[in-house]
Amino acid sequence: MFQIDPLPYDVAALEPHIDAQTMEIHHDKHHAKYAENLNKALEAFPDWQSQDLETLLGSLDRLPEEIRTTVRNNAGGVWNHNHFWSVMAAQAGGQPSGELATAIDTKFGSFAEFQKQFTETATKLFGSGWAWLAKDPQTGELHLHALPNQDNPLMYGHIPVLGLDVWEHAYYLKYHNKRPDYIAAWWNVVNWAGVGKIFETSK
Ligand code: MN3
Repeated sequence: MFQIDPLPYDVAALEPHIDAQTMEIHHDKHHAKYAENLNKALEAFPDWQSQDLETLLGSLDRLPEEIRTTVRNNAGGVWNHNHFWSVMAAQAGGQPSGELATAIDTKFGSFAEFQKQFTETATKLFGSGWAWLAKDPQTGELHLHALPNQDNPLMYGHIPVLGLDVWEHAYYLKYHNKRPDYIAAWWNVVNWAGVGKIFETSK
């Protein structure tokens, strides 16, 4: 059975950038629902039920066809939100340091240029989905992805480093249709220490 962990901080911890009500609904309703749907889909497939999320997401083409899309969406939904909570924190923002800072400079030229391109990727993504900074495990090179629904870079052979949820449920209560305002505010809660650790330990 897949279960979601409690948020690693209070629902109001990311105020004023992300409001408590959004965090509560996002975690307790949306995130929980992905786990519930995933468990339901895997009920009749005990061999798959015992796998971890990364294995499921990396094995979509081997899953029984009748549950493939459901697992893609809901295992993705569980994994992505676990990741999302972990890359945010109170009193965060600023810039990365260490190996991640070096990799960002190598790929994008500067942190400011990376931030601009990531923001554009997230802003222009049509409909529901996620913007991702991901690492190619072969070369170590960073890449930006705009992926629909609950897809994530693991499905494309890349390792997720930093994901931003741009589904309307992530921002609509506070920001309404103004996704760019949500993205601008979100940079203030990015937990670069945690993101740097993800980058350094990813293989
Ligand atoms: Mn979401």
